[in-house]
Amino acid sequence: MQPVSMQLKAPDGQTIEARGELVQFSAYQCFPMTGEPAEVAILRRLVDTLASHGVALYRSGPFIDFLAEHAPEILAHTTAVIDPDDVRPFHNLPVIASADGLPDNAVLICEPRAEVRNRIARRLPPRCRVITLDDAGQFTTLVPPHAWIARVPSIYPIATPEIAIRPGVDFLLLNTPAGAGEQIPVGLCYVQAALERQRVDFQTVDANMIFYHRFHMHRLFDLGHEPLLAHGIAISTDAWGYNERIWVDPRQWPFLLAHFADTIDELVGKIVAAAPRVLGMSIHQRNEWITREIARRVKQAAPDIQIVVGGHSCYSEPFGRGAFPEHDYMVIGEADLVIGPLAEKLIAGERPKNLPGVISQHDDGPFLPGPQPHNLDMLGGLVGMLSDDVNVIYQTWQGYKSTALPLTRGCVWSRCTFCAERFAFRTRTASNYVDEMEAVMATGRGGQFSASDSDFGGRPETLYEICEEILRRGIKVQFGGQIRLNKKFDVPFFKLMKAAGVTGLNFGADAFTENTIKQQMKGYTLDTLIQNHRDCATAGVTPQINIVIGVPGETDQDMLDTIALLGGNRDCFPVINNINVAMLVQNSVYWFQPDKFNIHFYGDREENLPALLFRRPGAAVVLDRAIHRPVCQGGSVPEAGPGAAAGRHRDLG
Ligand code: B12
Ligand code: SF4
Repeated sequence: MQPVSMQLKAPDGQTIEARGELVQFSAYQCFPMTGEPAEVAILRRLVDTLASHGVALYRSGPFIDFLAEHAPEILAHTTAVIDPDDVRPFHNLPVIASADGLPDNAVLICEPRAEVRNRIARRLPPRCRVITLDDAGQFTTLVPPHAWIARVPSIYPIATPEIAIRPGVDFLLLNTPAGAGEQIPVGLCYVQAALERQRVDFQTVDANMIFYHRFHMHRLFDLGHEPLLAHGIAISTDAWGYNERIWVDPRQWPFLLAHFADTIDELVGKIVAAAPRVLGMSIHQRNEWITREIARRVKQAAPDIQIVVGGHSCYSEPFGRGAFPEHDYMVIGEADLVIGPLAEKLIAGERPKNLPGVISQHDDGPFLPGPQPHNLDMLGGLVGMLSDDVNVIYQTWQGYKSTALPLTRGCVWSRCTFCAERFAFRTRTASNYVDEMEAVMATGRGGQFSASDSDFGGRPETLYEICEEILRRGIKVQFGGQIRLNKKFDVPFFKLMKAAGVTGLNFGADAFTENTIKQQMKGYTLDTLIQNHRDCATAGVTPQINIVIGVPGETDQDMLDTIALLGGNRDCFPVINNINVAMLVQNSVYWFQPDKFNIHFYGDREENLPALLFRRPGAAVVLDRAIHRPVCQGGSVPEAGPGAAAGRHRDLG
């Protein structure tokens, strides 16, 4: 709530201070369609104002029936009903699909939900006088108290996109909620670029952001509080934030599906109606609840549509199979060189099997990894997603816009024992990277970037060139990212970064004693650790740290020494981003060599995987016997965004 105060003159001439809260009228709260006298009274008052002229009613749900039942006098003035989706007759009135042939210009949108009203209003021609249920808010004496809700500053209303799918499109590329953050989805951009290179007829729909804006408009304009699921648990205001766990808790999934049923029904209905040959979905732990539902329902209605998936949940074969059994085809790992030829075959009606980099229901041989791109400059990147409305769609409800812009893939070192990001290192060139920064900024998006890489300093020379290029071109950016400690870094280098716009760096130090550095195989010395952080701070760039605790071989003394080191060198370590309890993640050294570290699984390692990663009910806990501490627990993870630009996420949150 926004508190406000104002000075008022009392009848005796004294000035008194009145305090209150900023509120707004909510048609959704005012018209719950229960038929209570207060609700009917204000509805009839609104209808009175329409009596003098003809009006068309826009139908979008049950409210129109409620209106006809409780204020039937409206029917005498109604000239037509507009409904693009349904031609069912209504009280003998003509039903038309659009407002184009309207006999009158006044349209009453019969819809209590603000975001839906907002979308309908945009479909009407400018000549129309739009009347909404919000207009009832002017009859203040009739408004019931519960219809006044908190007014919170936000970007809304905005032109939230419709779910519009081109009929007959060959490949529909879909992103679903909830992504972590409100950024342009990098992986999806690269898949889109690959389809473009192959000249596939495709359309991308980022339903994640459609759900996001619908969610917040409903929260801010209809409810005035966080929405509750049917069993009383709230979906938090920061539900799209990195640390939100509601999406990854299978106990919540039925409730989430019920809560978002309207939008899911609309999405599935439109996919089935458009009948793409291939439905491609990006999957990651946080959207498993909805992507699996969509896949099941689409397959049921249209079995010929091929379901192709890829993304963060498909980094490895066994994990991918468990995460999304509903796939027809799944691309394992980077799809840049794999998805184009696969899409082409599927669109041509082929059902290929045993393709490198792909698993499918048709395979009869072992999985073979696919080709990885080495020239990252060739891959396209974000450009395809920079449409006219990119800055409307990709922003937080408060209007904050930042852009994840990866420079590299993989990690040069690739040896840290707990790490799941040990892929082959590759980098773009400096000019290609800065070109993309400029292309993003040319949309008016601003220059807030995060290099969303494992180690964007993996080739220090490229980072150096990027900074010089930014300065040479004179562009104003702010960026940061995850970077590995390096003996080559010194104060002049950090000063160059600062001048180019680097605001924060996270060195992913993770270990802070000689023993833990060795146990985690971090590959640096304590001297380099302190020197890099000190030089960085001296140059005016904020160094941030993560701490990984709970690894095999770590002792209580290590913890005490870590605290002493950080406490004694606060100038070098001003910000602790995260304290992550080590998790047993796939592709880590611990995963591949558990015996070496005295790690034991209950039952089969692969079967335990989903449980370990998501902490499903009944998840197995793997104990490190040496230190009697669980090593598979969730840890905290950084926010995406500018601060987090420099955030590292070694665990699975
Ligand atoms: C940057 C990043 C993020 C950013 C993404 C920013 C953005 N705007 O896109 C943010 C912070 C949002 C993020 C979130 C999460 N992340 Co993350 N992330 C990374 C990181 C560091 C780099 C990913 C990246 O950009 N790679 C480059 C792009 C091009 O690759 P990509 O996104 O994977 O896309 C490729 C493929 O996946 C595939 N693909 C993607 N979509 C599709 C769709 C189809 C149809 C097909 C066929 C293929 C396909 O093709 C793409 C091109 O090659 C990696 C670690 C790493 N270094 O790889 C972790 C990583 C991928 N994330 C991980 C996880 C777990 C998550 C979360 C689920 C965590 C959470 N909070 O729940 C969320 C997922 C939610 C989401 N996706 O929004 C794990 C995955 C672990 C695993 N599966 O084994 C990793 C490996 C980190 C880790 N060490 O644990 N992440
Ligand atoms: S923790 Fe960082 S430096 Fe270590 S292997 Fe992973 S990405 Fe590389």
